[in-house]
Amino acid sequence: MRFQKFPRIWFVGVLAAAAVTCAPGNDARKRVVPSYDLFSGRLVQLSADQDGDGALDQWTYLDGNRPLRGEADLDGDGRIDRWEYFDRSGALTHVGSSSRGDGVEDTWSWIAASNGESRVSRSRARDRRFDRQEFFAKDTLLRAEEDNNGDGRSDRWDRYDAGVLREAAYDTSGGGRPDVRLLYDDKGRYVGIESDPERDGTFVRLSGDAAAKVKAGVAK
Ligand SMILES: [Ca+2]
Ligand SMILES: [Ca+2]
Ligand SMILES: [Ca+2]
Repeated sequence: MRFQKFPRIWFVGVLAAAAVTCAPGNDARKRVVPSYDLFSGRLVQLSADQDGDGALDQWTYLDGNRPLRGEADLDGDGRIDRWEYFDRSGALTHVGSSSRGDGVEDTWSWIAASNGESRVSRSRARDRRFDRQEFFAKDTLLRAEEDNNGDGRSDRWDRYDAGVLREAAYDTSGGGRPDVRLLYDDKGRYVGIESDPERDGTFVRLSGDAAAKVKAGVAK
């Protein structure tokens, strides 16, 4: 599975554009429109026409100089396709995108890596509930966690090798840790199922009817 790299941070671009529109001799078609709070006079929004087609395509919401969030229509179809989120210090934390390009935000790409892994969150039902977390080393998917029953806790853990699913572990009892796992070979083909009904960390291979029954209970 490939991982789309973060598009360039465009908040910086907005400020740069604001500067260049004031300078003579630059492309006058580009436009940045600042908005200020009527009472405090603080800058609250920068709207920009970055591609110079006369239509605004980029909006950054601010508290003075501190960005709060941003939106952009990068392909000019009138729908937002990029969302930006900032922490309290104004640092970009994650970038939202739409996997289908239809204006519905369903993917968050996190900026900071943890233990060398970068993270992407996905809202599989596209309902703003980000219920699948994917972890990458560079462009390679390493593992994923899913919350399939909506209780806010992971109940499925996938492990990948060279981008191929090798293990899918499930919490079937609500105990917060896996008690069933499906194993796959290096081509991603199913090879067996193991169970840990006592949840003591020791899995035993199932066979026959028991394997089929447990597998039917977890495999979609
Ligand atoms: Ca434009
Ligand atoms: Ca768009
Ligand atoms: Ca869950």
